[in-house]
Amino acid sequence: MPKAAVSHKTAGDRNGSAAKSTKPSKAKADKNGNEDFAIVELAKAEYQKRRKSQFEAIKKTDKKLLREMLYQMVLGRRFEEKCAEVYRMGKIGGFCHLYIGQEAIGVGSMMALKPSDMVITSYRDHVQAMVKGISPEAVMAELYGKEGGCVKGKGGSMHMFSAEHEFFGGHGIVGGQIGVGTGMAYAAKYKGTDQVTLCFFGEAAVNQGIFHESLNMAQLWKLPIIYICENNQYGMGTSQDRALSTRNIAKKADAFEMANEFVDGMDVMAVREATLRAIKRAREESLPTLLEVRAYRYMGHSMSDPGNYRTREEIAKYQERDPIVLFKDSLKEAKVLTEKDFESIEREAVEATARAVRFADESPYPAGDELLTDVFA
Ligand SMILES: Cc1ncc(C[n+]2csc(CCOP(=O)(O)OP(=O)(O)O)c2C)c(N)n1
Ligand SMILES: [Mg+2]
Repeated sequence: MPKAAVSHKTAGDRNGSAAKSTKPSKAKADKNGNEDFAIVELAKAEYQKRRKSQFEAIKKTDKKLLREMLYQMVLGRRFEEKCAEVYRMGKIGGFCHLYIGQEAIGVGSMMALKPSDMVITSYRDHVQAMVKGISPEAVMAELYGKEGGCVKGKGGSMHMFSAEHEFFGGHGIVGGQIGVGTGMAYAAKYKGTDQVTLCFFGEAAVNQGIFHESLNMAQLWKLPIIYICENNQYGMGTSQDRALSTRNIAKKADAFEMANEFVDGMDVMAVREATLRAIKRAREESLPTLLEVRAYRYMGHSMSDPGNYRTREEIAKYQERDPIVLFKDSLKEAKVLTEKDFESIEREAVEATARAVRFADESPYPAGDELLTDVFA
Protein backbone atom coordinates (compact mmCIF):
# COMPACT_ATOMS: atom_id res chain seq x y z
CA MET A 1 0.00 0.00 0.00
CA PRO A 2 1.38 3.43 -0.82
CA LYS A 3 2.47 5.60 2.10
CA ALA A 4 -0.51 7.88 1.64
CA ALA A 5 -3.95 6.89 0.53
CA VAL A 6 -5.20 8.40 -2.70
CA SER A 7 -8.25 10.54 -2.37
CA HIS A 8 -11.06 10.21 -4.88
CA LYS A 9 -9.79 13.26 -6.74
CA THR A 10 -6.28 11.95 -7.24
CA ALA A 11 -7.17 8.34 -8.00
CA GLY A 12 -6.98 9.01 -11.72
CA ASP A 13 -3.32 10.05 -11.56
CA ARG A 14 -1.53 8.00 -14.20
CA ASN A 15 1.97 9.29 -13.43
CA GLY A 16 2.77 6.85 -10.69
CA SER A 17 2.62 9.55 -8.07
CA ALA A 18 0.06 7.81 -5.90
CA ALA A 19 2.47 7.62 -2.97
CA LYS A 20 2.93 11.39 -3.04
CA SER A 21 -0.70 12.34 -3.51
CA THR A 22 -2.71 14.46 -1.12
CA LYS A 23 -3.31 12.71 2.14
CA PRO A 24 -6.84 12.95 3.54
CA SER A 25 -6.53 14.70 6.90
CA LYS A 26 -7.97 11.77 8.80
CA ALA A 27 -9.73 8.45 8.30
CA LYS A 28 -13.41 8.90 7.67
CA ALA A 29 -16.49 6.77 7.24
CA ASP A 30 -18.38 7.38 4.02
CA LYS A 31 -22.07 8.36 3.70
CA ASN A 32 -23.14 4.76 4.27
CA GLY A 33 -21.00 4.46 7.36
CA ASN A 34 -18.44 2.26 5.62
CA GLU A 35 -14.93 2.79 6.84
CA ASP A 36 -12.28 3.74 4.33
CA PHE A 37 -9.66 1.04 4.69
CA ALA A 38 -7.29 2.93 2.45
CA ILE A 39 -5.45 4.29 5.42
CA VAL A 40 -3.01 1.97 7.08
CA GLU A 41 -3.96 3.10 10.58
CA LEU A 42 -7.54 2.08 9.95
CA ALA A 43 -6.45 -1.28 8.61
CA LYS A 44 -4.39 -1.74 11.76
CA ALA A 45 -7.33 -0.85 13.98
CA GLU A 46 -9.42 -3.35 12.06
CA TYR A 47 -6.66 -5.89 12.64
CA GLN A 48 -6.71 -5.31 16.41
CA LYS A 49 -10.45 -5.86 16.40
CA ARG A 50 -9.98 -9.07 14.44
CA ARG A 51 -7.21 -10.14 16.80
CA LYS A 52 -9.74 -10.25 19.64
CA SER A 53 -12.39 -11.98 17.57
CA GLN A 54 -9.82 -14.56 16.46
CA PHE A 55 -9.44 -15.63 20.07
CA GLU A 56 -13.22 -16.00 20.44
CA ALA A 57 -13.48 -18.01 17.23
CA ILE A 58 -10.67 -20.34 18.31
CA LYS A 59 -12.48 -21.20 21.53
CA LYS A 60 -15.46 -22.60 19.66
CA THR A 61 -13.52 -24.53 17.00
CA ASP A 62 -12.39 -28.17 17.09
CA LYS A 63 -8.75 -28.43 18.20
CA LYS A 64 -7.80 -31.00 15.58
CA LEU A 65 -9.13 -28.73 12.86
CA LEU A 66 -7.23 -25.73 14.27
CA ARG A 67 -4.01 -27.72 14.20
CA GLU A 68 -4.69 -28.80 10.62
CA MET A 69 -5.39 -25.20 9.60
CA LEU A 70 -2.07 -24.04 11.05
CA TYR A 71 -0.31 -26.99 9.40
CA GLN A 72 -1.75 -26.11 5.99
CA MET A 73 -0.66 -22.47 6.37
CA VAL A 74 2.86 -23.46 7.40
CA LEU A 75 3.04 -26.08 4.63
CA GLY A 76 1.93 -23.45 2.08
CA ARG A 77 4.65 -21.06 3.29
CA ARG A 78 7.49 -23.60 3.41
CA PHE A 79 6.45 -25.19 0.12
CA GLU A 80 6.45 -21.86 -1.69
CA GLU A 81 9.73 -20.71 -0.18
CA LYS A 82 11.15 -23.89 -1.66
CA CYS A 83 9.44 -23.11 -5.00
CA ALA A 84 11.31 -19.78 -5.11
CA GLU A 85 14.57 -21.56 -4.33
CA VAL A 86 14.25 -24.26 -6.98
CA TYR A 87 12.90 -21.73 -9.50
CA ARG A 88 16.13 -19.76 -9.14
CA MET A 89 18.05 -23.01 -9.71
CA GLY A 90 16.26 -23.36 -13.04
CA LYS A 91 14.19 -26.40 -12.06
CA ILE A 92 10.87 -24.62 -12.68
CA GLY A 93 10.33 -22.84 -15.98
CA GLY A 94 7.82 -20.25 -17.11
CA PHE A 95 5.63 -18.13 -14.87
CA CYS A 96 5.46 -18.79 -11.14
CA HIS A 97 3.21 -16.70 -8.88
CA LEU A 98 3.63 -17.19 -5.15
CA TYR A 99 0.96 -16.92 -2.45
CA ILE A 100 3.25 -16.02 0.48
CA GLY A 101 1.38 -13.66 2.84
CA GLN A 102 -2.06 -14.73 1.61
CA GLU A 103 -2.22 -18.21 3.20
CA ALA A 104 -4.97 -17.29 5.66
CA ILE A 105 -7.37 -16.68 2.78
CA GLY A 106 -7.07 -20.06 1.07
CA VAL A 107 -6.87 -22.02 4.31
CA GLY A 108 -9.58 -20.11 6.21
CA SER A 109 -12.10 -20.34 3.40
CA MET A 110 -11.42 -23.74 1.86
CA MET A 111 -11.19 -25.62 5.14
CA ALA A 112 -14.78 -24.57 5.84
CA LEU A 113 -15.96 -26.50 2.73
CA LYS A 114 -17.07 -30.11 2.30
CA PRO A 115 -14.77 -32.24 0.09
CA SER A 116 -17.50 -32.37 -2.60
CA ASP A 117 -17.60 -28.55 -2.89
CA MET A 118 -15.90 -26.99 -5.91
CA VAL A 119 -13.04 -24.50 -6.13
CA ILE A 120 -11.71 -22.42 -9.00
CA THR A 121 -8.98 -19.78 -8.88
CA SER A 122 -6.39 -17.77 -10.79
CA TYR A 123 -2.79 -18.59 -11.68
CA ARG A 124 -1.76 -18.03 -8.00
CA ASP A 125 -2.92 -21.55 -7.28
CA HIS A 126 -0.31 -23.81 -5.62
CA VAL A 127 -1.52 -23.45 -2.03
CA GLN A 128 -5.22 -23.70 -2.88
CA ALA A 129 -4.49 -26.90 -4.85
CA MET A 130 -2.82 -28.47 -1.80
CA VAL A 131 -5.53 -27.34 0.63
CA LYS A 132 -8.09 -28.99 -1.69
CA GLY A 133 -6.23 -32.26 -1.28
CA ILE A 134 -3.85 -32.48 -4.26
CA SER A 135 -0.60 -33.84 -2.80
CA PRO A 136 2.48 -31.60 -2.45
CA GLU A 137 4.28 -34.17 -4.65
CA ALA A 138 1.77 -33.75 -7.49
CA VAL A 139 1.85 -29.94 -7.20
CA MET A 140 5.67 -29.74 -7.16
CA ALA A 141 6.01 -32.18 -10.07
CA GLU A 142 3.49 -30.07 -12.00
CA LEU A 143 5.61 -27.00 -11.33
CA TYR A 144 8.59 -28.90 -12.75
CA GLY A 145 6.57 -29.88 -15.85
CA LYS A 146 7.03 -33.55 -14.97
CA GLU A 147 4.85 -36.60 -15.65
CA GLY A 148 4.02 -37.05 -11.94
CA GLY A 149 2.31 -33.64 -11.84
CA CYS A 150 -1.42 -33.33 -11.24
CA VAL A 151 -1.98 -32.65 -14.95
CA LYS A 152 0.98 -34.75 -16.11
CA GLY A 153 3.29 -31.76 -16.40
CA LYS A 154 1.24 -30.02 -19.10
CA GLY A 155 -0.24 -27.23 -17.01
CA GLY A 156 2.68 -25.96 -14.98
CA SER A 157 2.42 -23.43 -12.18
CA MET A 158 -0.67 -21.61 -13.47
CA HIS A 159 -2.87 -24.60 -14.29
CA MET A 160 -3.19 -26.94 -11.32
CA PHE A 161 -6.33 -29.04 -11.82
CA SER A 162 -7.95 -32.17 -10.41
CA ALA A 163 -11.51 -33.20 -11.19
CA GLU A 164 -11.20 -35.88 -8.50
CA HIS A 165 -10.57 -33.18 -5.90
CA GLU A 166 -13.20 -30.81 -7.36
CA PHE A 167 -10.41 -28.33 -8.13
CA PHE A 168 -11.01 -26.67 -11.48
CA GLY A 169 -7.85 -24.61 -12.04
CA GLY A 170 -5.57 -22.54 -12.22
CA HIS A 171 -6.59 -19.85 -14.87
CA GLY A 172 -4.27 -17.39 -16.60
CA ILE A 173 -6.79 -14.91 -18.01
CA VAL A 174 -7.50 -12.30 -15.34
CA GLY A 175 -11.15 -12.73 -14.34
CA GLY A 176 -11.70 -15.70 -16.71
CA GLN A 177 -12.43 -18.02 -13.81
CA ILE A 178 -15.27 -15.79 -12.59
CA GLY A 179 -17.39 -16.75 -15.60
CA VAL A 180 -16.39 -20.41 -15.44
CA GLY A 181 -17.03 -20.55 -11.67
CA THR A 182 -20.47 -19.02 -12.17
CA GLY A 183 -21.17 -21.76 -14.72
CA MET A 184 -20.02 -24.42 -12.23
CA ALA A 185 -22.47 -23.07 -9.66
CA TYR A 186 -25.22 -23.03 -12.28
CA ALA A 187 -24.45 -26.69 -13.11
CA ALA A 188 -24.61 -27.68 -9.43
CA LYS A 189 -27.99 -26.01 -9.08
CA TYR A 190 -29.28 -27.50 -12.34
CA LYS A 191 -28.18 -31.00 -11.34
CA GLY A 192 -29.52 -30.59 -7.81
CA THR A 193 -26.27 -31.45 -6.04
CA ASP A 194 -25.72 -29.56 -2.79
CA GLN A 195 -22.26 -28.38 -3.91
CA VAL A 196 -21.08 -24.87 -3.15
CA THR A 197 -18.59 -23.20 -5.51
CA LEU A 198 -15.76 -21.06 -4.18
CA CYS A 199 -14.39 -18.72 -6.84
CA PHE A 200 -11.18 -16.81 -6.05
CA PHE A 201 -9.84 -13.83 -8.01
CA GLY A 202 -7.61 -10.80 -7.41
CA GLU A 203 -8.76 -7.21 -6.90
CA ALA A 204 -7.58 -6.25 -10.40
CA ALA A 205 -10.07 -8.74 -11.88
CA VAL A 206 -12.92 -6.68 -10.42
CA ASN A 207 -12.39 -4.13 -13.18
CA GLN A 208 -13.11 -6.73 -15.85
CA GLY A 209 -16.61 -6.82 -17.34
CA ILE A 210 -16.98 -10.50 -16.52
CA PHE A 211 -17.04 -9.74 -12.78
CA HIS A 212 -20.14 -7.54 -13.16
CA GLU A 213 -21.86 -9.81 -15.67
CA SER A 214 -21.30 -12.89 -13.51
CA LEU A 215 -22.47 -11.30 -10.26
CA ASN A 216 -25.63 -10.09 -11.95
CA MET A 217 -26.43 -13.59 -13.20
CA ALA A 218 -25.53 -15.28 -9.90
CA GLN A 219 -27.93 -13.09 -7.94
CA LEU A 220 -30.65 -13.22 -10.61
CA TRP A 221 -30.49 -17.01 -10.84
CA LYS A 222 -29.79 -17.50 -7.13
CA LEU A 223 -26.61 -19.53 -7.56
CA PRO A 224 -24.79 -21.29 -4.68
CA ILE A 225 -21.46 -19.53 -5.14
CA ILE A 226 -19.03 -17.57 -2.99
CA TYR A 227 -16.93 -15.02 -4.82
CA ILE A 228 -13.73 -14.36 -2.90
CA CYS A 229 -11.86 -11.27 -4.01
CA GLU A 230 -8.33 -11.74 -2.70
CA ASN A 231 -7.34 -8.12 -2.37
CA ASN A 232 -3.54 -8.23 -2.10
CA GLN A 233 -3.50 -4.53 -3.05
CA TYR A 234 -1.58 -4.85 -6.33
CA GLY A 235 -2.29 -6.08 -9.84
CA MET A 236 1.22 -6.77 -11.13
CA GLY A 237 3.03 -3.45 -10.43
CA THR A 238 -0.13 -1.36 -10.20
CA SER A 239 -1.40 -0.35 -6.79
CA GLN A 240 -5.15 -0.67 -6.42
CA ASP A 241 -5.18 3.08 -5.69
CA ARG A 242 -4.24 3.72 -9.30
CA ALA A 243 -6.72 1.26 -10.77
CA LEU A 244 -9.90 1.23 -8.68
CA SER A 245 -12.16 4.25 -8.26
CA THR A 246 -13.29 2.93 -4.87
CA ARG A 247 -11.53 1.05 -2.11
CA ASN A 248 -14.71 -0.65 -1.07
CA ILE A 249 -14.85 -3.70 -3.34
CA ALA A 250 -17.27 -5.67 -1.15
CA LYS A 251 -19.90 -2.95 -1.62
CA LYS A 252 -19.86 -3.44 -5.39
CA ALA A 253 -22.16 -6.40 -4.70
CA ASP A 254 -24.82 -3.94 -3.50
CA ALA A 255 -25.36 -3.05 -7.16
CA PHE A 256 -26.75 -6.57 -7.60
CA GLU A 257 -28.43 -6.74 -4.16
CA MET A 258 -25.97 -9.50 -3.29
CA ALA A 259 -24.80 -10.26 0.26
CA ASN A 260 -21.25 -9.06 0.87
CA GLU A 261 -18.63 -8.69 3.57
CA PHE A 262 -15.19 -7.14 4.05
CA VAL A 263 -12.78 -9.48 5.84
CA ASP A 264 -9.26 -9.06 7.25
CA GLY A 265 -7.29 -11.62 5.28
CA MET A 266 -4.48 -11.71 7.84
CA ASP A 267 -6.90 -13.41 10.26
CA VAL A 268 -7.57 -17.00 9.29
CA MET A 269 -10.45 -17.34 11.74
CA ALA A 270 -12.20 -14.22 10.42
CA VAL A 271 -11.93 -15.67 6.92
CA ARG A 272 -13.33 -18.97 8.17
CA GLU A 273 -16.28 -17.37 9.98
CA ALA A 274 -17.22 -15.18 7.02
CA THR A 275 -16.99 -18.17 4.68
CA LEU A 276 -19.15 -20.28 6.99
CA ARG A 277 -21.85 -17.60 6.85
CA ALA A 278 -21.61 -17.53 3.06
CA ILE A 279 -21.67 -21.34 2.83
CA LYS A 280 -24.86 -21.45 4.89
CA ARG A 281 -26.42 -18.85 2.59
CA ALA A 282 -25.35 -20.84 -0.49
CA ARG A 283 -26.25 -24.30 0.77
CA GLU A 284 -29.52 -23.50 2.54
CA GLU A 285 -30.90 -20.63 0.49
CA SER A 286 -29.04 -21.08 -2.80
CA LEU A 287 -27.76 -17.51 -2.71
CA PRO A 288 -24.40 -16.00 -3.71
CA THR A 289 -22.04 -13.86 -1.60
CA LEU A 290 -19.13 -11.57 -2.41
CA LEU A 291 -16.32 -11.51 0.16
CA GLU A 292 -13.54 -8.95 -0.17
CA VAL A 293 -10.63 -10.39 1.77
CA ARG A 294 -7.78 -7.93 2.27
CA ALA A 295 -4.23 -9.25 2.65
CA TYR A 296 -0.83 -8.42 1.21
CA ARG A 297 1.48 -10.11 -1.28
CA TYR A 298 4.98 -10.33 0.25
CA MET A 299 6.70 -11.56 -2.90
CA GLY A 300 6.70 -10.07 -6.37
CA HIS A 301 3.75 -10.54 -8.70
CA SER A 302 5.67 -13.46 -10.19
CA MET A 303 9.23 -14.69 -9.90
CA SER A 304 10.30 -12.26 -12.61
CA ASP A 305 9.05 -9.12 -10.84
CA PRO A 306 11.84 -6.67 -9.84
CA GLY A 307 9.40 -5.04 -7.36
CA ASN A 308 10.50 -1.44 -7.84
CA TYR A 309 6.97 -0.05 -7.43
CA ARG A 310 6.92 -0.37 -3.62
CA THR A 311 9.29 0.06 -0.69
CA ARG A 312 10.85 -2.52 1.63
CA GLU A 313 9.30 -0.64 4.55
CA GLU A 314 5.86 -1.16 3.13
CA ILE A 315 6.41 -4.92 2.88
CA ALA A 316 7.92 -5.06 6.39
CA LYS A 317 4.88 -3.28 7.81
CA TYR A 318 2.59 -6.08 6.67
CA GLN A 319 5.03 -8.79 7.69
CA GLU A 320 4.76 -7.45 11.22
CA ARG A 321 1.23 -8.76 11.31
CA ASP A 322 1.90 -12.00 9.54
CA PRO A 323 -1.12 -14.32 9.41
CA ILE A 324 0.84 -17.38 10.55
CA VAL A 325 2.46 -15.62 13.51
CA LEU A 326 -0.87 -14.13 14.54
CA PHE A 327 -2.62 -17.51 14.43
CA LYS A 328 0.24 -19.25 16.26
CA ASP A 329 0.19 -16.62 19.03
CA SER A 330 -3.56 -16.85 19.39
CA LEU A 331 -3.48 -20.65 19.55
CA LYS A 332 -0.82 -20.46 22.25
CA GLU A 333 -2.79 -17.88 24.20
CA ALA A 334 -5.87 -20.10 23.96
CA LYS A 335 -3.74 -23.03 25.16
CA VAL A 336 -4.72 -25.10 22.16
CA LEU A 337 -1.13 -25.88 21.13
CA THR A 338 2.24 -25.86 22.89
CA GLU A 339 5.61 -24.69 21.58
CA LYS A 340 6.50 -28.36 21.04
CA ASP A 341 3.40 -28.81 18.87
CA PHE A 342 4.49 -25.84 16.74
CA GLU A 343 7.92 -27.33 16.31
CA SER A 344 6.47 -30.61 15.10
CA ILE A 345 4.14 -28.76 12.68
CA GLU A 346 7.17 -26.93 11.24
CA ARG A 347 9.08 -30.20 10.96
CA GLU A 348 6.19 -31.98 9.21
CA ALA A 349 5.83 -29.12 6.71
CA VAL A 350 9.56 -29.06 5.94
CA GLU A 351 9.60 -32.85 5.51
CA ALA A 352 6.51 -32.85 3.26
CA THR A 353 8.15 -30.17 1.11
CA ALA A 354 11.41 -32.14 0.90
CA ARG A 355 9.46 -35.26 -0.16
CA ALA A 356 7.70 -33.21 -2.84
CA VAL A 357 11.00 -31.91 -4.22
CA ARG A 358 12.48 -35.43 -4.23
CA PHE A 359 9.44 -36.75 -6.06
CA ALA A 360 9.56 -33.95 -8.64
CA ASP A 361 13.31 -34.39 -9.16
CA GLU A 362 12.86 -38.11 -9.79
CA SER A 363 9.70 -37.92 -11.90
CA PRO A 364 10.39 -38.24 -15.67
CA TYR A 365 9.38 -35.62 -18.24
CA PRO A 366 6.27 -36.58 -20.25
CA ALA A 367 7.00 -38.91 -23.19
CA GLY A 368 7.19 -37.33 -26.65
CA ASP A 369 4.03 -39.08 -27.86
CA GLU A 370 2.08 -37.39 -25.02
CA LEU A 371 2.64 -34.02 -26.67
CA LEU A 372 -0.84 -33.65 -28.15
CA THR A 373 -2.97 -35.72 -25.76
CA ASP A 374 -5.34 -33.82 -23.40
CA VAL A 375 -4.27 -30.55 -24.99
CA PHE A 376 -6.82 -28.21 -26.56
CA ALA A 377 -5.95 -25.09 -28.49
C1 LIG B 1 -7.38 -10.42 -19.46
C2 LIG B 1 -5.97 -10.25 -18.98
N1 LIG B 1 -5.40 -9.02 -18.98
C3 LIG B 1 -4.14 -8.86 -18.53
C4 LIG B 1 -3.41 -9.94 -18.11
C5 LIG B 1 -1.99 -9.73 -17.57
N2 LIG B 1 -2.02 -9.87 -16.11
C6 LIG B 1 -1.65 -11.02 -15.53
S1 LIG B 1 -1.81 -10.96 -13.88
C7 LIG B 1 -2.36 -9.38 -13.90
C8 LIG B 1 -2.71 -8.66 -12.62
C9 LIG B 1 -3.84 -9.29 -11.88
O1 LIG B 1 -3.90 -8.82 -10.57
P1 LIG B 1 -4.96 -9.32 -9.53
O2 LIG B 1 -6.23 -9.67 -10.23
O3 LIG B 1 -5.05 -8.35 -8.44
O4 LIG B 1 -4.38 -10.71 -9.00
P2 LIG B 1 -3.01 -10.99 -8.22
O5 LIG B 1 -1.98 -11.25 -9.26
O6 LIG B 1 -2.71 -9.79 -7.41
O7 LIG B 1 -3.26 -12.21 -7.42
C10 LIG B 1 -2.41 -8.90 -15.19
C11 LIG B 1 -2.85 -7.57 -15.57
C12 LIG B 1 -4.03 -11.21 -18.15
N3 LIG B 1 -3.40 -12.31 -17.73
N4 LIG B 1 -5.31 -11.34 -18.55
MG1 LIG C 1 -3.96 -8.28 -6.67
